[in-house]
Amino acid sequence: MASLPDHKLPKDFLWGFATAAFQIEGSTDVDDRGKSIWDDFSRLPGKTADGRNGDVATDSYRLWKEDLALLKQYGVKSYRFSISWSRIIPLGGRNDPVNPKGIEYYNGFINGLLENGIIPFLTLYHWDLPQALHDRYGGWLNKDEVVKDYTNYAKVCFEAFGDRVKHWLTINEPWCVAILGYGRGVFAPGRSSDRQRSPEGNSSTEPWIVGHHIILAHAHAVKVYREQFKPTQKGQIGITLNGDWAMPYDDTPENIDAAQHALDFAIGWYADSVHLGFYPPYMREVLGDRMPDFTPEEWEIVKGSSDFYGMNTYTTNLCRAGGDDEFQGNVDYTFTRPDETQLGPQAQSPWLQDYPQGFRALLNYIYKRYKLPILVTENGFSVKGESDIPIDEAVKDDARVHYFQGTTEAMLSAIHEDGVDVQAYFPWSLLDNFEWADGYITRFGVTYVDYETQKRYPKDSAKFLIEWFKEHETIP
Ligand code: NCW
Repeated sequence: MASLPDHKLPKDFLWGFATAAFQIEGSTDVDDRGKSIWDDFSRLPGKTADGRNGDVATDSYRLWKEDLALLKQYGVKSYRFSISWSRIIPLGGRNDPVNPKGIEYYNGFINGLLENGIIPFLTLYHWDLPQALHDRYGGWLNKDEVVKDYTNYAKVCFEAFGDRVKHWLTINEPWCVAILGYGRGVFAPGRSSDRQRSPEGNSSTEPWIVGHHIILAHAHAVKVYREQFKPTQKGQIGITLNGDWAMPYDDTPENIDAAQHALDFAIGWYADSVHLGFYPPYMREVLGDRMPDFTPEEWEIVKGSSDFYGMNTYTTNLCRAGGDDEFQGNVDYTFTRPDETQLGPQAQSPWLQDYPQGFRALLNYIYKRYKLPILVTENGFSVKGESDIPIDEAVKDDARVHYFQGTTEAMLSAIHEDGVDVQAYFPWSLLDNFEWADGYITRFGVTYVDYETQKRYPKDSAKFLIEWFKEHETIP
């Protein structure tokens, strides 16, 4: 993609790297932390690709000062990280005690960021539900309980940290929680209709119920923030959604429709509801009564419950009608074009190829449809085979540099040539880390982590991004 030397980033543009608590912290039994659903799940045989779990991860709970030094060295403006619910409330519930050690830990970290001039960007929920809530009442499946407990947890965090934290994300990627956790059963809590995978679960109903409850929990937390905290704390709050661009496989009308249907299931499910106040009609067409609905009073709370569009995006899918994968709206995904060429370079993650034009198209689609400022809260690339080569080769991560060259220029084009209001960009991730069901094999970091020594090594992609943001910064 051609570079645009004259184009700068808008004033006050935020950038920094992103992580999530369970993927980096380790120290799962330290300072009275309660268990999360990922603790035991990741310890079960066969649940992660390399049989390893999150007990140590990048050891960031202990090494947080090192991570902070890295962020400072990288010159970021902001850092996106998540809080572990079960460190704050070990048993999770509204009547369970708050853990002062959890509060103290994140206070120290937040203060450390601020002392170094780094703006905290805080995610409340990045997939690590307290295990006690799952055991007590079925976790995300139990609407009345989980909405109240999540809202209470959010409130505890606003009270504890909101004097200093002005950027809040309620939930990270609810699609993944619902579909991967309760549909395909590959993420905690691993429920699925596939009895080889899960002793219980119903993939035809549970994902849609869980998604519905997550939206409501998010919306209630936002309502509390806006009514009780925002007037004095003056922060912004919203949800962040995963979603990749969907391109018709060819220009037949059925495949043009298929691409829109894919977007309805992957993005519209959460984005139409939260930002526009309805569920995509195509979802109801496919799912019928299995798709829950909100009462008019609930829709009042849900509609408009995000101050911005939080976007996590990685790739583009070519979409063909006629599939039978209900989680994808009965649309087939492929990266192979009709002429047999690939969309772009393949990542380690099977679902990811490097195609920056799709990123620009998605930014345009989202801005036109939802008319909100866009914060790109995740974007990144897992280099194929990066765990199989020596460190000195892995840090020369040309494929990741290529990916970020493409996406940063695509973003700049979307801002300047297409008029899209993008206000933040957080590459995923600061560090290689525990990549959920992929264990530690798949690496997304701009910093290489040697898991034997926990030593961190900046990769070329970190250097590229640091330079790029320096070059494109608007002088205040
Ligand atoms: S797995 C995933 N990710 C990665 C993860 O590290 C991060 O925590 C997430 O926010 C990188 O960004 C997100 N996303 C799932 C993408 C869809 C995968 C579809 C798999 C089908 C079985």
